[in-house]
Amino acid sequence: MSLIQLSKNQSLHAALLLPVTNSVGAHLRRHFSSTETDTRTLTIETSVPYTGHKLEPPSRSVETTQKELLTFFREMSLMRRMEIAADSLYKAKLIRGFCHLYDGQEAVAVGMEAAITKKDNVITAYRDHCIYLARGGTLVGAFAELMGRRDGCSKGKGGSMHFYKKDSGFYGGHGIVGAQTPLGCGLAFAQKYLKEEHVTFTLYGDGAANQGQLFEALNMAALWDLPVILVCENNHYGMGTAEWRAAKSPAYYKRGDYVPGLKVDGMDVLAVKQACKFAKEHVLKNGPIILEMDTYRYHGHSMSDPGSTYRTRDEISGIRQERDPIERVRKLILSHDFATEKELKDTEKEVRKEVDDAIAQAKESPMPDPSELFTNVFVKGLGADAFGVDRKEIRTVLP
Ligand SMILES: Cc1ncc(C[n+]2csc(CCOP(=O)(O)OP(=O)(O)O)c2C)c(N)n1
Ligand SMILES: [Mg+2]
Repeated sequence: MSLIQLSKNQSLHAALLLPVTNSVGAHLRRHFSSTETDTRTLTIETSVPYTGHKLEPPSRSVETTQKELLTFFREMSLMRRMEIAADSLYKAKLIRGFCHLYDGQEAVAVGMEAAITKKDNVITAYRDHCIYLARGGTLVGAFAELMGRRDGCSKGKGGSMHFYKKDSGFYGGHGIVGAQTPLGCGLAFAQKYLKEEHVTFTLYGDGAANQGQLFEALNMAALWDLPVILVCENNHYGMGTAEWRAAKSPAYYKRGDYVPGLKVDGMDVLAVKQACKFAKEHVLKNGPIILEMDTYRYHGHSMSDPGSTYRTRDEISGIRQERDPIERVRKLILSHDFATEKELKDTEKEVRKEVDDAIAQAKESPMPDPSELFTNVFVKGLGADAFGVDRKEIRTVLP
């Protein structure tokens, strides 16, 4: 991101006795209270332009405020900390089974959420912890779920890959690569059928972009002008396979052929926000769109992958240095004197404490009762019997 112009009214700045300039690199001094600054609008130019397919891309100038930037910093830091803590809990064997971490990709979750409401739907694959948090999920709900406890967002029965929060439009959390894309189109079909003016964001990876069911879903979505935004989170790897080994064309925003697309810098939270806002308006008028978010995962594919055998450490550290989404916002905040380095460090400390407290609380939560094993699995009232794997120990009549 580069600077920066002030929009709205110059008189506000005069009133606040601020040095005002529109030139690149100039910055405002912080001689004002935070309440005065909260509402003031800045215009930031994204460093990478959008690239469109069958559409005119939105402007690179994105409006934001001091308050929004500080919120973005906090939210992304919280997500980062949550994922790092999940890594430790996994290594301590408090989290078992699959676990896919999202650190590096936080700007997609946070930027998207800033552009939509809880009446819009989101559905994603198994890398879902931070999407759940962005949708209003709690840290305790996340950690308890990860550790298989009763207070987890899926009652401790879903685990890392199956987070849900239906009351704020989050439909999971899916383990079969690409399978959520037709489901997302189905959610959008329901929105259109019910004449709601809301949309569905359906997230999938670059690996999933080669899955056949995506193209079947796109065909129907385009035929019926469904309000669905297909968000390809291109982190450039599907497990240990680099995209160039798996995809004949890695231009995922063009892969919908007749479906318009937009390539977005997915490490820039403001660029993501603007793109999602644009996409939402687009799909309500014109039907589906693909947003390719150019992003990166810092961790290996899952906890069983150290993530360093199929890519160089230099590649990872280079992205951390040049494109890290949190560092970008930190620089922006500092260059505007919107907070001091110490204030941002304090925010990080607070976030760390919030995460630690949530883990402590989640650990107190009991494991689900064995009688819960078959609830929320089958439709009620079928009257069938269910068995454990050995067909002896657990036997229950389904509710
Ligand atoms: C249908 C299906 N095939 C294979 C797998 C095994 N698998 C799990 S994740 C994954 C890679 C997907 O990569 P991508 O879509 O880029 O998502 P990312 O993990 O990078 O977020 C594969 C092949 C699966 N879960 N489902
Ligand atoms: Mg990928």
